[in-house]
Amino acid sequence: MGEVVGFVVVWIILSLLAEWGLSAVKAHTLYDVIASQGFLAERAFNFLATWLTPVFVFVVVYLIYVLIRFHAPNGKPERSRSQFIRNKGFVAFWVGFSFFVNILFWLHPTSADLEQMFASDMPSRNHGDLIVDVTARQWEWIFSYPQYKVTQAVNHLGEDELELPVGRKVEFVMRSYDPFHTYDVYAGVIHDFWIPAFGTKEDVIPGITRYEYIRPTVLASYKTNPMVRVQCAEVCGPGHPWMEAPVSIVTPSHFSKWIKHQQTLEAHAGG
Ligand SMILES: [Cu+2]
Repeated sequence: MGEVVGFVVVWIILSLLAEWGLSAVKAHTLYDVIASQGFLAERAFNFLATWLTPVFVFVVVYLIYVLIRFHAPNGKPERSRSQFIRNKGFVAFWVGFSFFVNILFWLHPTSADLEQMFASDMPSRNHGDLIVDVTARQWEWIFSYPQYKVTQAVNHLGEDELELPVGRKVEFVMRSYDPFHTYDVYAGVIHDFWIPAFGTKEDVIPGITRYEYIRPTVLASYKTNPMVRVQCAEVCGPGHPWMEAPVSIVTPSHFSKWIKHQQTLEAHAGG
């Protein structure tokens, strides 16, 4: 009995220490989230990490305890007097606790947030969003704004650029495709559309159209925050590490000026 009490005391102390370390990590996140979906994902992550820390510590402490407590002296296997085959109380606790944790994760509002996020992602529920067609090719991200008849948005250097107005929901329509070369869908590769500061990412798969919905909530620019960029997050060939594009979250009035500028650029290129 004394051993069990000692084990529980060590488990509680180490769990508290681990929770303290976790809170220090949470207080210094690596980047600032700038989209409502990112806040939900961050909240869900923090909730899960907080609850799973004692479980993780339990497994590690138990493993170390068993290694020391039941080691064979002098390398000779020998049945310990304190060894037992079954402990009904322990099994009941373990099954009951696991069940409780699983039910909690299902029912807790933070997990339900994620459910809402997935539900709001249904294309039928999104009218009036800003639509951005995202084309991933080896090795480039191309952004089109079909509602504004802009086929490839670029910055003053002629490089692909993604610009979004703050506060408006965006529907990204994502395809892995190469508009500049003859393209064989069976030879195509998977890319992954990832803007770290949005807190979400999604594979872009040849032959499949996928959707991602984001509402940027904070003005931001890749110029001051490198996490505000599109980065391919699926190894897709030698150009993969450099398959990135700058992102800016701007005011609605700045955005309409920018769109007009893009339309003028394309009119000149076309004419
Ligand atoms: Cu890629």
